[in-house]
Amino acid sequence: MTIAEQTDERAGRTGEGASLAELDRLSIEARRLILQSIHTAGAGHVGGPLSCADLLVNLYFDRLRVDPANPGWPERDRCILSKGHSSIALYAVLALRGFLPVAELATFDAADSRLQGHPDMTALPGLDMSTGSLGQGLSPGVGMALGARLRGLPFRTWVIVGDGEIQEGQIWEAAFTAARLGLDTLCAIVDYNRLPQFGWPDPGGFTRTEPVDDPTGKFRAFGWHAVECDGHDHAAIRAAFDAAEAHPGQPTCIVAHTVKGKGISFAEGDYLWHAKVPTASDLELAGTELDARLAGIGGEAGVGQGEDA
Ligand SMILES: Cc1ncc(C[n+]2csc(CCOP(=O)(O)OP(=O)(O)O)c2C)c(N)n1
Ligand SMILES: [Mg+2]
Repeated sequence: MTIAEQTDERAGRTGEGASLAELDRLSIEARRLILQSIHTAGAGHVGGPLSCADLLVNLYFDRLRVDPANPGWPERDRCILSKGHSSIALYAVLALRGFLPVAELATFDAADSRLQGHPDMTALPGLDMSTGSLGQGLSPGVGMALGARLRGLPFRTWVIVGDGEIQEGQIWEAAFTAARLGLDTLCAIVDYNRLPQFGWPDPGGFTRTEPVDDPTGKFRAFGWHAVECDGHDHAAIRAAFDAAEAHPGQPTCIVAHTVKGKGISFAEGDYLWHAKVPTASDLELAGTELDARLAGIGGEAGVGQGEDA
């Protein structure tokens, strides 16, 4: 059975409240699909998608009230991937969740595909915002959270932003407004991998500029409730999401400590893998590493439901 067949079989089966073991397995499957899709397309970003893959898996399989059969449901929770260059991670997770066929990932970045290099909400049902020009995703999130309040709708709004991205001034205009309006159904998740697009070696890793320092303190200074978590640990992510939902009166920022390229040894922490296409031998090595991780959590690709940890 191919990966695509295995994952299509699973698609849509797991929804809110997945077990931690299941989330771990889905993260591994998502990483496999991300790499395979970029290889097939001959283009795309690797580091950013692998960095936010666990956050997206946790959102779509454990948190968001969404319905793949009714992607336009007015009461659905909203999710905006503001760092739109990581689109393939979102597409892989949406496919695993049943919003599109897993096989369609093979069309990633093709001219007539619904899966553009950057998310196009007019092309693919299930996308809540078109993104790609960095800095612009938190503002519509503020509008959605305000819209929910004004219309009396119960949904929550989640926005994933990159740590390099939050250097954009528009993020802080949105942050200022969200706090002023007390939008407590809004959560911004900072993918804090401490790397933007380029980098030069330095003792702390590859970075061209100083990583954005203390995003937690910055969001607090703007009037937000802010917490931190390990952005690759599903229990920690779940706890941070719980904290965001439980906090009244302020929007929450979750600073998720992540690793760019997470899960693939040769890509981790290396800015060169921001946007580099894996070769066939890269794919093979990555597959071996992912298989080993799957075996380590007692799984077999695409098979079975796990126990909660
Ligand atoms: C306004 C704008 N400027 C530049 C870019 C090109 N660009 C794409 S990704 C990226 C780096 C983003 O870094 P970060 O937000 O840290 O994302 P991640 O590390 O998760 O890839 C840049 C500069 C862009 N998409 N939009
Ligand atoms: Mg980054």
